[in-house]
Amino acid sequence: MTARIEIIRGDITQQNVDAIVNAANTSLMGGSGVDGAIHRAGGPAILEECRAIVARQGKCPAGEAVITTGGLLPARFVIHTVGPVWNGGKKKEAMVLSNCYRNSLQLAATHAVNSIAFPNISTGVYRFPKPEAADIALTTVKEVLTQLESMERLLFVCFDEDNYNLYSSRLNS
Ligand code: AR6
Repeated sequence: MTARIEIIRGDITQQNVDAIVNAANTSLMGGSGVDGAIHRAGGPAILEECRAIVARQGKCPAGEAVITTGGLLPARFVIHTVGPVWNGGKKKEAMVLSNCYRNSLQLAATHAVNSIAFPNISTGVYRFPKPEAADIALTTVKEVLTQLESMERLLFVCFDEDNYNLYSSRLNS
């Protein structure tokens, strides 16, 4: 099962997968980090779709996920999820981060997505400690993948070396 999980170092906007996941904020109106990179590379269609989603259902709460097309990206879809802001660890940050991975995968499955790439959600601007975030990400996706036979490939796209090393050392342990 873990054979379906790959750890790579790079830019998520360049990945040839059915869906990439965005580490967004509750407004879904873009931002810095991976969110900025996805909207820049994907073009204005993604933001337009985000606007329509917010008009329909309001802001996206932390831990939940919504889906848009991929605009100009190689990926067909962008799944926008909102990670927790790290606040010392007593505000259910771990559970919310786990929900991001679980809800993104479940939303992907309802759109016939067979390959998906995740960034290291919450480990940038939102300051979630990287080692704990890597444990939560890997544990959650391994668990969800046991129930999602349709998902053929799951990539963790690590932008920084710390995350790449953390994920690589944990994947097979
Ligand atoms: N490809 C893959 N990963 C990337 C890329 C990229 N092009 N660029 C950055 N990362 P962050 P957060 C990594 O800050 O902590 C935004 O303003 C980065 O090294 O993007 O969830 C949103 O709008 C880090 O490991 O997201 C929110 O307001 C990881 O992506 C807020 O930041 C996540 O860092 C969300 O904060």
